[in-house]
Amino acid sequence: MEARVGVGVFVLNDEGKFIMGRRKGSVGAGTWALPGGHLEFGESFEACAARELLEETGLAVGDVHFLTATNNVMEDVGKHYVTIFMQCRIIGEKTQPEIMEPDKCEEWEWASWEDVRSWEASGQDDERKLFQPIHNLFVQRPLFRPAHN
Ligand code: 8DG
Ligand code: MG
Ligand code: MG
Repeated sequence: MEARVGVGVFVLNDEGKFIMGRRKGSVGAGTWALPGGHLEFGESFEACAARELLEETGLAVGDVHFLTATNNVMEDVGKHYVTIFMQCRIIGEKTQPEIMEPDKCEEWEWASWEDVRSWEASGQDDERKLFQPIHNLFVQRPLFRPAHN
C-alpha cells in the first residue's frame, strides 16, 4: 500500500485564531483536526485547500499558501499520510464556519496556536486529543507556528 496526501488548512482570522473541528465517523474520530481532506489527482495544494474549506465549512478562502508538512504513519489504523499544511484567510461575506458535513464533523471552534499547544501539552486527554497529523507538527516541526499578519 502507498502513502496518501492529506491537506490540513489553517484559516486565520484577524485575531490570529484558526478553525479546528472535532472529527466524526472516520480515522481519528473524536480528535481535533484542521479542516481538510485528500489531495485529488492533478489538484494543486491551493485548490485542494480552498475546495475542502468550501465543502466542509461553506467558507470562501483566499491568499492560500504552503506552510509545512508532516509524515504521519498511523500504525494503529494501518494508514500513512503525508500532510501538507496550508494557510489562508476568509474572503467574502460569510465569516463563520458551518457544519456542512454533519456525518464527518461534530463542531467547529476558533482556537489560537497557544490553545492548541496547551491541548498538546495536556497529554492528549480525551476531550482535547489532537488528530495525529497536527500532534506531529509539535513532534516533527517544533519551531512551527502559523503566521499571523
Ligand atoms: P475527502 O475524501 O473528502 O477528500 O476527505 P474528507 O472526507 O474531508 O476526509 P478527511 O478525513 O477530513 O481527510 C482525508 C484524510 O486526510 C484524513 O483521513 C487524513 C488526512 N489528513 C491529514 N492531515 C489532515 C488534517 O490536518 N485535517 C484533515 N481533515 N485531514 C487530514 O493527513
Ligand atoms: Mg475533511
Ligand atoms: Mg472533505
